[in-house]
Amino acid sequence: MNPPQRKRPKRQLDSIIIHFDYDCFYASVFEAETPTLRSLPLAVQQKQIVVTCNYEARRRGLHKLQLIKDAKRICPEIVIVLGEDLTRFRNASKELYAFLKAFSWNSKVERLGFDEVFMDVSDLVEYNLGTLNRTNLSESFFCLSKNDPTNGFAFDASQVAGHTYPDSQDKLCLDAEVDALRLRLHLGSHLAEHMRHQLHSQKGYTCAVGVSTNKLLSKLVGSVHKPNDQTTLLPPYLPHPDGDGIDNVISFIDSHEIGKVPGIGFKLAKKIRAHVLGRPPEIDTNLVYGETKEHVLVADVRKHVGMSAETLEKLLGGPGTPHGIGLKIWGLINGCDDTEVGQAREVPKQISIEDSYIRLDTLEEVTKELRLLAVSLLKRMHADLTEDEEDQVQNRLEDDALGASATEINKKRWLAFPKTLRLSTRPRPPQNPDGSRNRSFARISRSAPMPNFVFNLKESLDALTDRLVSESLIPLFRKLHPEKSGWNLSLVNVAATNMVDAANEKGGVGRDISKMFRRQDDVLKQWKVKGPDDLMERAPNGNVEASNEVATPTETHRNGSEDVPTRSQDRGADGDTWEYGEEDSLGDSFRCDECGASMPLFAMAAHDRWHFEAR
Ligand code: DCP
Ligand code: MG
Ligand code: MG
Repeated sequence: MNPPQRKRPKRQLDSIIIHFDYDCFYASVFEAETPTLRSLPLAVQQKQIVVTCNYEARRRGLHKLQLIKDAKRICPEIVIVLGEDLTRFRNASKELYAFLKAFSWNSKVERLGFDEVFMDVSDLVEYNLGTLNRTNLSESFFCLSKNDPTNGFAFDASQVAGHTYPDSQDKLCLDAEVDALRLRLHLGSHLAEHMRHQLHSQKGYTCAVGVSTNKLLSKLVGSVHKPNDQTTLLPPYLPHPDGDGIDNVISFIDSHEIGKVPGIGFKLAKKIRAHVLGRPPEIDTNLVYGETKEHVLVADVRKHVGMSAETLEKLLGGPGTPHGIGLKIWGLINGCDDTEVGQAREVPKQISIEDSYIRLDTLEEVTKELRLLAVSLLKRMHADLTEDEEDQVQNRLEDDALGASATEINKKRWLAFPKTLRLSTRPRPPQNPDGSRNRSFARISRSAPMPNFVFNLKESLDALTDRLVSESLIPLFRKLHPEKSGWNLSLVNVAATNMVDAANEKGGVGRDISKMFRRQDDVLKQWKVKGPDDLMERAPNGNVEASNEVATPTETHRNGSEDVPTRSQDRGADGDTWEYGEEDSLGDSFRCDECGASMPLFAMAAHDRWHFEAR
């Protein structure tokens, strides 16, 4: 018998979760724009790296995160498109998300990065389970709308749709007691297949899909059959009481390298590997797309002598990791994950724009760059935080009554107001006496209330940008870098944070653009910049945060430290990291200090060498 602390955590089996991961996402976005690209080998370039390539290119030996020069050598006919500007990916991601979300009843649809979506379809599955004719499962109808019983599709509920783990296609034995979980997974798999086909026929995108009972398992099982396919993790999900304790969940998760488990990022995996091996694992620095040479499997960790939630807590806990990390990770390596699929948000939590620089050390250049970043920030605020007015008849009538002409009414309205403007930089550490330079990922930041003029939709983008730079960003920059010179920045980030939903504003003014404009100054008065000096104070962590009587600094500022690389913004969507206790590291996406290309940490050594050779 296992000692009590090794007891396996309890699995929640009530939910059906579908995970979508679009195939070669960036490349697919270009293909959707220009369909003739589909038949050609296509690579998307950021700096000197192939960030992704289509499957035609992969068939010819290319892979993600390869150096452009290698890609050209291996496949001289490769078509290369530039993917530095993320706008098209962001827009496509939002469009596809909206498409998938339309299938949901409970709005539990969550985006992870640009190219992944989780959906909790438990309610749809439960509803359709209720209408099944158990004596004739093969002629079932999946209803997609509670209000319209004809809206749906015919399917065979006795079979799973697509692949399974383990790889078996056994028919449901209808004579035996039907396993309720299995039937729910069948329904989930058919819904997933239907959505996949719709996504393809209506939007032109394909994806790899996983179906299981939690986020962790659905994400992992979805990558078993890639691309353009789906996999369902079959029961049993619980060990047989008289058996050896191995169920499909354990046998599935056991075979994964520990660092491949979503939620176990680079730092945690490193500590766990060293603990299990009793020494640091050998790293193969020659592999650009490799990881550790020695694999430590989940099974090795799970079965390691003395392994338990408590052991993991001792090993991984401490400053910078959330309390209970041991229990969390112990759960993950046992296939348990009770995190909910987030409710769909109309607006992002924050908008942040950044760029990295090889050398940025004069105020003149900084001003130029701040201007570029400010333009992008304002454009993004308009794209993500405003919506077109559709149903504004009532407002128009009100406006007419108030003497405003309908033609003057702006066609957009704000969905949310970011209360805080944040400027962050990453100063480059000074050179060592031998001319080398330490790699630094430390960011410093300052915040101030967002000036209310940015919400004026009638003002030109140019004018708004000028004011934002001269009245807010330059003063913030001076606070951040009081010295006239001597600094050299490798990164600048501007962000709109502390989002307040316009619908939640007093009296719901945000929903009504015409009233909002009239009341804008009233509503936003409280956040007016009084002068930077009034608003700054030193936060306990040594960085400078906004502090004023109204804007509560609820947001945790992500400041890097020497050993915690700040993650690249390239992955795009907000909150796209999933690692416990390493919020700043995506585990697989870091930026090169020299050129700004993003790549997994293990690829950096090879990438550095490339810089060295290119010098
Ligand atoms: N991406 C990036 N930098 C990275 C990793 C990814 O810019 N270090 C971008 C390019 C990808 C997108 O994010 O298209 C999604 O990343 P995935 O790892 O899911 O890769 P793909 O969707 O491209 O390919 P796959 O078909 O393997 O899912
Ligand atoms: Mg992905
Ligand atoms: Mg993908």
